[in-house]
Amino acid sequence: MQTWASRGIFSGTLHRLAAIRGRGYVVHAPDRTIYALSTPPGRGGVGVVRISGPDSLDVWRTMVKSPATLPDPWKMHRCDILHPTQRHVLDNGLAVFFKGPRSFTTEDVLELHVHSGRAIISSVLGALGEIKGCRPAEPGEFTRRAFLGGRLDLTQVEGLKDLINADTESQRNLALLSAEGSTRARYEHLRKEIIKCLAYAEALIDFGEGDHIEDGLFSAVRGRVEDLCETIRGHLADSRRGEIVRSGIRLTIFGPPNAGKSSLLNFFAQRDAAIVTPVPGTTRDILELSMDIGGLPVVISDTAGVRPTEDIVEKIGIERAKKAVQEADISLCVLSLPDANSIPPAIRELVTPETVFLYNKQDLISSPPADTLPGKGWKVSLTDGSGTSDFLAGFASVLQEKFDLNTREAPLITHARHRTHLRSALESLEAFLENEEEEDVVLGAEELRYAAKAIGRVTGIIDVEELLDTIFSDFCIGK
Ligand SMILES: Nc1nc2c(ncn2[C@@H]2O[C@H](COP(=O)(O)OP(=O)(O)OP(=O)(O)O)[C@@H](O)[C@H]2O)c(=O)[nH]1
Ligand SMILES: [Mg+2]
Repeated sequence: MQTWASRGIFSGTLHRLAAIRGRGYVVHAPDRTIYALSTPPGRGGVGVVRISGPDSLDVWRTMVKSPATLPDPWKMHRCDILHPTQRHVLDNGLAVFFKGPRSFTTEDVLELHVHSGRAIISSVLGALGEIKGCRPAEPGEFTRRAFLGGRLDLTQVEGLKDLINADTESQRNLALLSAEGSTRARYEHLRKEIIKCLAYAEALIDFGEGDHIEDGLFSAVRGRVEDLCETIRGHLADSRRGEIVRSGIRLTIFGPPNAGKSSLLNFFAQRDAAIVTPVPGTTRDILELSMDIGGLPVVISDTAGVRPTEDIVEKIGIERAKKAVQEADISLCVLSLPDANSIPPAIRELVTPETVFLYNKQDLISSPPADTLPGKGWKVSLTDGSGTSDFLAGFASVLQEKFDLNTREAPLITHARHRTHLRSALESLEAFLENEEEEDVVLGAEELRYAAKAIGRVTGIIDVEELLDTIFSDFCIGK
């Protein structure tokens, strides 16, 4: 198989590419060695002080007293931690040295595992401050160095942060996908596909179909770009699953006054979070609670009962309720079962085909109601608890079906900024397709370059030329 490079037809392009070649990341050389407590402050079994930078080994020499004069990298050493100048023992513990680039930051890293107590930690941090070349780390600076060193891309940095903040299983699963690099791989795959198209387009610019290049290449590129547009449109039409799971599913409870909405909020919370009285119009403002339902994070809003009113305070509450229903990821309409056959018009306006119903107060009816209820839902009594376990299990599966990551392919978009960059990549690809004539391929190639850069902004890997170079060297023309 002959490659473009081996045929020698792209030597000019390769030359140009070699001149612009970079590492693919925006690199700032980190100056000094940084240190910080990496575990939560306060009393505890172990506190880990992390040191990263060119002087990490010097810190070992100055502060670690162990049988090994120099550390055996990646191995724990039992040691005393000494003050660098006064030489007294600050604590005894463990030290481990990670030789760069095989470390979290890609620099030399030293970790001191000491007992976690305020005095110990502050004496160790104070001692580090006395070593020349060392300074306290800024918030997030270890991770920043890992990014600058090419160890993590931006999606992994986001994943790591989300993983630490995860409260539910689904958030943990989603964050882990990013942290371990699969989100990065998926974006990189997309970017590479675009750059392959760009490579073909550049080939057409330099040579045109004919002597060196097979006929039909231009339409083959268009076909590939069309497929890419389709794929990106698919990701954009993901109902914001990734973002929703990350930030919590917004569930709005709404319905007429006195139906039992606040009682439902209290049932979810298992405490008297909201005021419940027999007076219709008790709830005026929105009350929010965060909960875990079926492993998913849910932010539940209890709202004012919706009805026509002249009361100025209640009116404002009702407006807020309506807005919360419109902005919700899922809405749950609570109706009192004895009145459920006639939904008031003000409520009907808020109901959509996606609305889920809870028919409450079934203890107040002696015989089952005629089957003319307005929509799919559960019959319960929040007073005597009947039907509530079925409701909880059923509602959890509705949420899982709609938002769970295990049921479908994990969403690619987990942060709003991903969506912005994917949208702009799609716009550029669509602009490429507007150039229907082969002569316009110069303009088209520029659009492909924009598209690749837009995807690159998601991961922080923005260098198009370097990848082009690789692709030129192992692609066969027309393939
Ligand atoms: N019999 C019966 N009463 C219930 C049930 N659930 C709630 N209630 C009562 O119904 C009344 C209204 O309950 P809330 O939870 O305050 O109703 P709400 O929908 O929040 O009412 P507003 O805030 O006024 O819109 C209270 O007296 C509750 O004790 C039920 O299942 N059966
Ligand atoms: Mg209420």
